[in-house]
Amino acid sequence: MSIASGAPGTGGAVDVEDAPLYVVGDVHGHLDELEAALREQGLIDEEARWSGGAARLWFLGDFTDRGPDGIGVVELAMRLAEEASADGGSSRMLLGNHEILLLGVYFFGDHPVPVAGGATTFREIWLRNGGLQWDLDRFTDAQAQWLASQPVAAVVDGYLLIHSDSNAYLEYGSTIEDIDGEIAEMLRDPEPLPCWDLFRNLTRRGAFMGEAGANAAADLLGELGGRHIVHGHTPIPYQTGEDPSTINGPRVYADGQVINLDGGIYLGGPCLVARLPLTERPPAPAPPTADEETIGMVYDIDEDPEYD
Ligand SMILES: [Mn+2]
Repeated sequence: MSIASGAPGTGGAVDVEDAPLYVVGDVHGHLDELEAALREQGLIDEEARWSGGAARLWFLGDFTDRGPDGIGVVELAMRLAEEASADGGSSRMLLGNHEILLLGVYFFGDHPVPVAGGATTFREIWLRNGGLQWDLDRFTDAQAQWLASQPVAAVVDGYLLIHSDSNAYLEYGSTIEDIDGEIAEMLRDPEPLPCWDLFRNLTRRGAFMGEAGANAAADLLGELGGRHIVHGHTPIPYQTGEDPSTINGPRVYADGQVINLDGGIYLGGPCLVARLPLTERPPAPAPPTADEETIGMVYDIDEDPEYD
């Protein structure tokens, strides 16, 4: 199923599934790097206007925090959605945990929320995870409303697109439609605790790593559809122990079922934009410097206050 099949301007003449499909990993406020990467793929022009024609572009979420211009990224995504649609293409996004955190701090900044051993606030967690006051100062009702109406998962051309390398999505339903519907309903009139729970759920990671990873990936694909999972959220260097500056493409793992597109931009890695299917298999990564399970555990949310 193609979510984009209803895009205007494509009726009849072009089989939309033949239009090129691109996916963008976590941006975290790195607007200049994002624009450069989209331009390199021919998706935007020198003025950052859509130039991708009928192409289909999906952002995997985490537009804000940790980088200089998160709201600039939101603005670009909102504008590209309109421009691409008008041009017979599409530019869509998925919500990541940082979009939920931004909505949380915007609506409920100082509201107490529970953590192990006590209470904290959205603002505290947001600040601890790279929240930047100048982003919040520029964030508007219209942007909040737009973000709140975006999906968390989609299946496009056999790719299950999700932000987090997690099966927590199943907490909200057993089909894409149910999951997106349930979360959209919740975000239409958000309450602090469901919003906090959603943030926490979308911070989970590592489900497809290690010995049980391939089975977990197959299970999620079996539930939600698609032949491959495409995710962001967990920087490739966290998974492999590689130097972020040496990352030069997506990471394929879990017996070839899973593609990680988070280059770790705020660690000094690249903003990854990949055309699917991956035509060029990325060069073999350096062997992990430590056991995968060990690396994954370091970033377990219960042990680490950071929520990538
Ligand atoms: Mn994330």
